[in-house]
Amino acid sequence: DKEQPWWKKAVVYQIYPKSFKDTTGNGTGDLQGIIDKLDYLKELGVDVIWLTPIYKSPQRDNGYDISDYYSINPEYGTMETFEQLLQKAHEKGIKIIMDIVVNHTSTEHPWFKEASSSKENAYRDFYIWKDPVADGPPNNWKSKFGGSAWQFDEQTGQYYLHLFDVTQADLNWENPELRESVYKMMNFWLEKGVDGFRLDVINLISKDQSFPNDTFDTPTDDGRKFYTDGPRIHEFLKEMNERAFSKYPQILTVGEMSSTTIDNCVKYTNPEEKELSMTFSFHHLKVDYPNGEKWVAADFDFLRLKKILSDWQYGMQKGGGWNALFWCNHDQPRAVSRFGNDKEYHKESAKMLATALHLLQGTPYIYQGEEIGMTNPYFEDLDEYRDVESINAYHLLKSQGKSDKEIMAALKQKSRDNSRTPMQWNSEKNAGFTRGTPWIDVARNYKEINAEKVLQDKDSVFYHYQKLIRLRKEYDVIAYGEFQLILEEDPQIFAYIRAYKNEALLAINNFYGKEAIFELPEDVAVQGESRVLISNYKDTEDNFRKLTLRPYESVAFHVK
Ligand code: TEU
Repeated sequence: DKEQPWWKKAVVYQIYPKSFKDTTGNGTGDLQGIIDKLDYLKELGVDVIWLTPIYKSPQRDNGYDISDYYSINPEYGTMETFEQLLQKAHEKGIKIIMDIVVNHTSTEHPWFKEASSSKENAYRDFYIWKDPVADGPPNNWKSKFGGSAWQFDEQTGQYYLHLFDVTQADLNWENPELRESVYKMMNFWLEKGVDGFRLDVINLISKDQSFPNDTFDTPTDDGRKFYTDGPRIHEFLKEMNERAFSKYPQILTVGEMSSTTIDNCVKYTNPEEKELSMTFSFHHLKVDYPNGEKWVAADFDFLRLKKILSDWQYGMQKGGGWNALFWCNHDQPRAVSRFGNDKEYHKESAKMLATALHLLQGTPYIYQGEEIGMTNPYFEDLDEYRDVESINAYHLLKSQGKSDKEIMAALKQKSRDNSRTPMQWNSEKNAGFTRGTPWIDVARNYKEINAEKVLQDKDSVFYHYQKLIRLRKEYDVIAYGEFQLILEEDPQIFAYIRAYKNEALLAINNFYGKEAIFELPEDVAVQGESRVLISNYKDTEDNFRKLTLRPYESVAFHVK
């Protein structure tokens, strides 16, 4: 399997620097804190660190609003600290990929300050400006953070487009000069030795240039069909690959694809297309959005979850594409609180979710704290929230007449702040994250759930992840095996087979806190000697044909 790229056997660890480790006492995490924790990550066994944006930014969207692509946000440290981090990580055999946000910049970026100063300015067409229509916005597109996607600029009498916050102005990718500026910046970081990029909402950069109104029949008829996987997206990605990535064949590039399709992700990631290494898609993380509506507290739909996960496994496998596998990131609630049981079966369900994900076909991503079973913080008051999307949502829902009780229940379950509370290192003040006042409250369970505690418990979630990472290195069937879902209709078991050459892996996951009977269907041909590769119970019976599964019991058999 020499021709297989290295990142099929790799596991990526996502760090949200703001909440990882503060060494200055200013209450915000920093790069020195990451340097100090490299040995912890080495112990876990991860191969790559994905750093969310660390560039200069007014921090309105915690760094996804960039005001200078070439300098480090002073709160996080200096360019020298970054270069030290990169060097020390490389010395320990850990790669670093940077988060690149090129769908938009902060309105504090000098490009935008120039562009908004006059219609004739050389940077005007770096952004998307339109005249008013009937004294209002050019069309009815909605921002993903609420309200209109257009902001009127008094000075030049035109609107500018912002798919996200009003301080995040969309870049005009139709402009070749803008594209050149982006490729130049990417080469700057590649020449520094970074090992690749995570590309923020990269499938939104090509807009339908007629900017038509949408129909608003459903919550997703908000204009997104006119800029998602847009008309020139593959052309732009091929040009980006040619002008930047292709000169560094060993890098990892992963695209965040908002509201995308399997066909597009096959095209984005099939190596013959020369676009990206892999993609994040989010459909499996919307199975608790009733009718596509995020801001409603709701249980997740397990059968839909299984169907989406397997559709994407089959689709990417058939098309020669490659998935990034993840339950959580800095925009999602904590997996064990959302899909597991963070009370009675905390450890069992956290391990079950880890096994269920890591043995799929694709490259697994661990979000900081997931490896120690961190949970949602269950914030009750609006003043504990920091996320611009959540706070905008509160005011929007309030204006729609929703009760505080309803709104706070939705925020508690769905807010992006759920995964942004400080990393819980130990049971000292502020969980050892900072000696100052943390920028966001620490979850109240840090004395029970913290890294120091799990490192001392050989049966902890941490060592379960460590073992999964090792298994991926050891067994080709995990990285390269063909996927096949079984027991498709079972209402609580997620079971699948991975087959490769003369070996098979059988993963069986009970997604609920009640007993379930697993029986291998007759028509499933799995022959040979079996043994338990990994389980979240100490005494799982080695019988892959029939098994009584205890609450959240999850086991993987290797059959050869
Ligand atoms: O996320 C884009 C994105 O799809 C999510 O923010 C989603 O739209 C939102 O949670 C509503 O469901 C990327 C970054 O990951 C996110 O942190 C940024 O806020 C956003 O882009 C804008 O840069």
